Amino acid sequence: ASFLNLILNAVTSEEKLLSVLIDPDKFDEAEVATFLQKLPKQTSFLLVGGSTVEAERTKTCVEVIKRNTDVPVILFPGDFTQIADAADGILFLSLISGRNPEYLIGQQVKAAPILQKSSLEILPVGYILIDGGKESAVERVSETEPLSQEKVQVIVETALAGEYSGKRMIYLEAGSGAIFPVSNKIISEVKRAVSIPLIVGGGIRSQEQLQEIYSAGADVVVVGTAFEEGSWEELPLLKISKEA
Ligand code: 1GP
Repeated sequence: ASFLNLILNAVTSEEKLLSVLIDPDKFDEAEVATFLQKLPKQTSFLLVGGSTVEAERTKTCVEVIKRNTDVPVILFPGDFTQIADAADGILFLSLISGRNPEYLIGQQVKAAPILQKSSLEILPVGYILIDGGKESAVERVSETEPLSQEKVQVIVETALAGEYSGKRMIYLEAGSGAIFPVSNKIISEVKRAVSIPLIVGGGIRSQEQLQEIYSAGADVVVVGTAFEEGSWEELPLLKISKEA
């Protein structure tokens, strides 16, 4: 079964998914086994990538992870050099909140011939950068402005435009290490408007926040920093509520 189907099925059955983000830059290969053991049991898949990572590091990182776990590995690349064949799939991101052609279509054209030769499952994603209270790496690297959390309608319309232009998922991103995550209001309004799966990430550090974000309508939540810092392991295993 394809990875997209796995997500779609989860959404249909109102199951909530958790993804742990691994930034190859901060990943110690020697520690990989211990790291993977500490993954929350309900981790549905791993995302691997970062805004600025050397090509070879991503490849090594993915290969080491694949040797040590059966959890699917999906690339979350900052640019086309981070494509690693050993992964299962790739979030084929288009930064639709921004107006920098390089991140709307330039990187995608550069990636195309590499992807053509790979067997990675390609998942077209409308990637929406939202203000998380401090400058994010995405903002810096892409040279685009995040959307203000107050502009709920613009965010909803951007997500809709993403769906209408064929994206299979929407990713609401507050930026890694965000001070505040995407608001529940934004999540619920976007969820109400679009019919494709909704991924939410950036600045999610507690079980309480995670639950709120699921309840607001996120189908997939991405946690990076909190898990990287080891603060996540102290949290009890999550009970995923199905309330809408
Ligand atoms: C970043 O959404 C992810 O792209 C995760 O963010 O590192 O803040 O969990 P954090």
